[in-house]
Amino acid sequence: MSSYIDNKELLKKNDPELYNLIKLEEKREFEGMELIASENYVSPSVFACNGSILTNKYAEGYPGKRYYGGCEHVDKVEQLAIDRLLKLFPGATHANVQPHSGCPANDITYAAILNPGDCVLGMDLGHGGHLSHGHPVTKIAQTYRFVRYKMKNIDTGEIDYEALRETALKEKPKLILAGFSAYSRDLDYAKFKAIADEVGAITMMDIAHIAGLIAGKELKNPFDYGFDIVTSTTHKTLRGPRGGIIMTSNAELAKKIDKMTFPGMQGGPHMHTIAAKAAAFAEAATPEFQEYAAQIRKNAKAMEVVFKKRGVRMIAGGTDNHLFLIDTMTSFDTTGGEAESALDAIHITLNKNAIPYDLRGPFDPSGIRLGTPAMTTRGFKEAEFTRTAEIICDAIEAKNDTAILKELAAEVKAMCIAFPVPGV
Ligand code: DSN
Repeated sequence: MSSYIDNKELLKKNDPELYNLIKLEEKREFEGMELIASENYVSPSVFACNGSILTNKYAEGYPGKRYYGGCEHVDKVEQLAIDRLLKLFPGATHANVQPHSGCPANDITYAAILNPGDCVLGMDLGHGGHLSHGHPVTKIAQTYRFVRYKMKNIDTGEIDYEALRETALKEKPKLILAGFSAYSRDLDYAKFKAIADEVGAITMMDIAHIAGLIAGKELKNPFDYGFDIVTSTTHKTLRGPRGGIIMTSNAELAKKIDKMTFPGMQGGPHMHTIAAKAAAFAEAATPEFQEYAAQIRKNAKAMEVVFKKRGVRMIAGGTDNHLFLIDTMTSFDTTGGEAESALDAIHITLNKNAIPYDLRGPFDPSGIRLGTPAMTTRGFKEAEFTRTAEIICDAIEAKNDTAILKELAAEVKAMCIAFPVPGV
């Protein structure tokens, strides 16, 4: 590959300190089991684009309308990314591939379509929503008036659509936002859309976690239900580079979104990342990707069987997508932080996570979140995930028993080494 970052020998010679840190991370990723629900492993093509010479190029503007010379090749790269993305999500008629990541994609969208003080309905963080959906600690919460909705039943995951409708009728939101980062069921987009239509609100779905499952035809596409705007990251289940995207089915909104992306809130697009997005979008259109998307869910179901058998309390009662939110306090009398540490000790990486109505603080909440995408990419199937779920339960139960943890750590390492990281 002709790229700078892949020219490891040069890096080793010129900057051994940095080289060694990257090598350590390479080893950690290779020997460890990655269960963070939002992480994945990119393909060699995505790597090659991301570490390519395109990182040198400034290209403020859009294909064919730039503020810099020399854009004839990157114009084609960006157009390729746009065209490939639109094919992946039927119903979208316009795509902006320049947002640097998911939060910028959401912030740009709010700024494009809202005025300060406008009301937005978004899912509560504690019920699976995301910080960028208007959590009080964010800057956007100072600009717009976010009102949160929740699950009606945390043991089934059903959203409280009646309460959502009542809130919408009362608050008259300009935007109804669906989407999540710690919710394990699919959404009823038709209900969201009907409520939005009743109050004249724009509909937006943040598909960051499930973009790959929608592209892989495993979950519903919000555009099929008339949604106006869909935002996403590109690096979770979609398996592309770190990045963001905004798609819409509305030509007027499209103009506003483009103008707010550049020059409104961003400068030069990261052309190397946009090339890597284009590579990932092409991969996501293949039958192999559909198989991977299906396997992500089969693998999650295999874990669900074990968790049920072991009496583990899963928020929403289980999963329909790639992730689990587990109440470790009820299941194991163990905080999320303690569970995360016990699993870290055996090379399983996941994250502590608040659960609905959590009384504990965010640094040591009552649960953990985990997901199947990354290890599915490495080739784990139901058998490996069944064993992984058993290991997770065993390790948390034995969190103070170093001998058991040592045995489990050796098993995890052996399992991981048998399924190499792509490109390593
Ligand atoms: N940080 C991401 C996640 O882990 O879900 C969301 O932005």
